[in-house]
Amino acid sequence: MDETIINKFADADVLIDDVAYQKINEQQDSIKFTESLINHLGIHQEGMLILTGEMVDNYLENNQHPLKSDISSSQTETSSSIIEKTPPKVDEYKPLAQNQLIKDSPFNFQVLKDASRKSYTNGEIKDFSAYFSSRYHKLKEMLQRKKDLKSPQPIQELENVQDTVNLIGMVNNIRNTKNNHKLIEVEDETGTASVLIHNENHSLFEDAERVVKDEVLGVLGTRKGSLVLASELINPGTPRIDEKPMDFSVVFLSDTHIGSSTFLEDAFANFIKWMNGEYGDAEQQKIANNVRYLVVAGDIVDGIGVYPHQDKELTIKDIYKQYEEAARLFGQIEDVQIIITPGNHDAGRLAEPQPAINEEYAADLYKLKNVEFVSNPSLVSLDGLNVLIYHGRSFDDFAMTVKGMSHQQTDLIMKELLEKRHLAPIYGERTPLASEVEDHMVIEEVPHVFHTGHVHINSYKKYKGIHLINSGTFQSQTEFQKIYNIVPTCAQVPILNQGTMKILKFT
Ligand code: D5M
Ligand code: FE
Ligand code: ZN
Repeated sequence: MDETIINKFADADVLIDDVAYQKINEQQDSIKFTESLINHLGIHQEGMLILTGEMVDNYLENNQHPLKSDISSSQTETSSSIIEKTPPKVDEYKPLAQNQLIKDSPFNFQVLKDASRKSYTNGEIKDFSAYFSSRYHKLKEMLQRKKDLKSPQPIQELENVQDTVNLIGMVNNIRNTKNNHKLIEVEDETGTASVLIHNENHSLFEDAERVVKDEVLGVLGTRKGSLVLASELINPGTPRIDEKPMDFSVVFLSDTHIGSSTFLEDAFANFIKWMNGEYGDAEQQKIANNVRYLVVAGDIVDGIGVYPHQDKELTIKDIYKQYEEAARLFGQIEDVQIIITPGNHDAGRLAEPQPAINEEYAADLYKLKNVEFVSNPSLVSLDGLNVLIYHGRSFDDFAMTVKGMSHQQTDLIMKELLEKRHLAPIYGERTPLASEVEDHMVIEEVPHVFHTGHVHINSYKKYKGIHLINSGTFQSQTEFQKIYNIVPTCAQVPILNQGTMKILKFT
């Protein structure tokens, strides 16, 4: 992209899409052409214009008022960001030119949420209550948007409630009664209440079986003495969203475990070749040409001392050298913006939110111009496609405690996390959570894509318009996984190819 052309249009408050850019760039003296076009546009319209390829054609054909009918205006965005945001229209390209353009147009990559710079806990006990208070209030606010929960009753005042109960509480404890009903203890800032879910109310009982400790939910019901008899349990919930149209592709990776003796080096080498358009059949190469972003959701290296006797399963026994090798491999990928979050095998703080991998450990990776490091979890925007990235440690807790959930079907857990609007609600089990003054694990914005890893098993589902992706692994079965009977799906790479999921297998 010629920055001079882009800047000239930006200065004139004109935004150009990629087709228009291509047509302008084809002119013999593109700068002069730009100037005369801007001059012409200036006469016709005020405010921010979006210049399309068709408008350039009109201008070329006829210099008499060619642009009037096609001009759309936007007053809201700043010029430089919107130029990058305006998506190229796919059907206006011939295949080859399209590939060229998709690679060449500037990346509009934005970090919408990154906990790295916000985590400032000092581990004092008061942070612990601040953390839960933050969680409660963020989720309570979402629940209060529901018509039945607009003004929940403080638990302390329940004894005065004669008719229906509606409360918002955090789950303290869940147990089955002798007669196999469910008893959930919930707490708000004023007190605790015991909520009974009768096992003859089958659908409600099923809902209750998915309730986990420390989540925040709404309860509707009636008061029966000291108990609340529930008629409905309400999650903060996720609305159905409009799918984001996209004319480019995003590749999702996780759990490469570089440095492990079970890292699938050859398959990964083929993956890199494919990324660079040098591997696979014509169709696969075409997909590669469309790739603008590569997201890596943690466990990029195998780490050191993650589990007892791990050194026996390492080919690179030094964490710095593991990241050097990662830099050597990822450094071969061209023309693609790479985004990396940490996982539980990476160097740095283990407690979530995990800050971005530190430069101290990954100096060579930091030298790569096309790599960006963000926290686990984080929310990024890739040309307007919002991707929530989370390594997935809390899957272990869900697989252990919730009936019907397992490492094999993380899409079911991801759905549940979206409905609970929290990435790791269960506190104090396998997922270490930092007692921050703010709970960064709350899903405050509904993403277009929810990308996870950790379980080493691919899964994909579309849920309420959201792509739920687990990106598997490049590590073959480890000794640990043999014991737990975890069978990984290796070297199967999910690609959101212009909005459609494709999985490419590498050997
Ligand atoms: O996780 C690799 C696999 O091992 C993944 O399927 C999750 C599983 N795993 C890891 N830790 C645990 C615990 N503590 N309990 C149950 N299952 C677990 P990785 O993070 O790559 O080691
Ligand atoms: Fe892993
Ligand atoms: Zn992991």
